[in-house]
Amino acid sequence: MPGCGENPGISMLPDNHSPIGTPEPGTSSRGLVSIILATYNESENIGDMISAIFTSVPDPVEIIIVDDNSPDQTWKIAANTRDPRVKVIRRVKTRGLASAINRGIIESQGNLIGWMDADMCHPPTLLLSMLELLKTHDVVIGSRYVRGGKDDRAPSRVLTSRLINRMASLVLGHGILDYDSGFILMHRDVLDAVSLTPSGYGAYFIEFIYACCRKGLKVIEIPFTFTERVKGVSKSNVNLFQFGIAGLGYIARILKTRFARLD
Ligand SMILES: Nc1nc2c(ncn2[C@@H]2O[C@H](COP(=O)(O)OP(=O)(O)O)[C@@H](O)[C@H]2O)c(=O)[nH]1
Ligand SMILES: [Mg+2]
Repeated sequence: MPGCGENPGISMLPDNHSPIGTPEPGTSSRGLVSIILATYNESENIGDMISAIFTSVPDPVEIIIVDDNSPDQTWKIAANTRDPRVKVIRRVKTRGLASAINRGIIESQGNLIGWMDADMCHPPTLLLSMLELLKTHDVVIGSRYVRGGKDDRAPSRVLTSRLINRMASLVLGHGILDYDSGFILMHRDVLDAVSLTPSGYGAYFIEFIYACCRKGLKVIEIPFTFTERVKGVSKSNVNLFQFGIAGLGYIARILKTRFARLD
């Protein structure tokens, strides 16, 4: 499982580098895990997502749902679970994936924190293995392109995603294969070192992972199979023109990321 933790440039880290935020051996248990779900019109998936996360991750765990006032009332279905471990935020005057995740981070309390899509395409069953890897790493990415991973969607979507990732890997380096995954778990302290740019759709993830690598954090990719959604509608599967515009936006943001100053 390659990742920037294994990148030769970063093996300069001292041998005793342990993940930031790792408790001293024997001092405390894992602590609260916060899983953030950004949602827009996921009424058919949200119930299954909540149950699957609670089944996959042993307590203590909280789920933060940031919904942008979905017309299908995803926010209401989530709130109706009446589980104290589920926190629902309904944003009325704003929309956007990256800013929703950022809002979730602000609202979360876990010392381990992550986010994933809410359409069952990022398998909640992977979370337990990701948690295990946080014992030795700062950041774990669910990856389609690392050995053992797979993108099982329509060929046109696989192709565009592969092109974006190939470009990101070439321009940004650090051995990351799925720069655009959107499925991640980390120690909370990572967010003290790296902040998320709360704008746009998926490109925020590329910037975030690149900044983690530049800061010398231990990042690892773990394989999963990305499937086509079974229920609901994709918000990014748009017409060819919009697709082209989005692709150009990605390219511009990858280049900007490469040459931007790192705070
Ligand atoms: N809060 C919020 N969530 C969004 C927005 N757009 C997409 N999402 C969520 O982001 C995740 C990925 O979106 P999805 O439609 O599956 O796009 P795809 O995976 O690229 O086809 C899903 O959980 C969506 O519900 C948005 O504008 N606001
Ligand atoms: Mg999706």
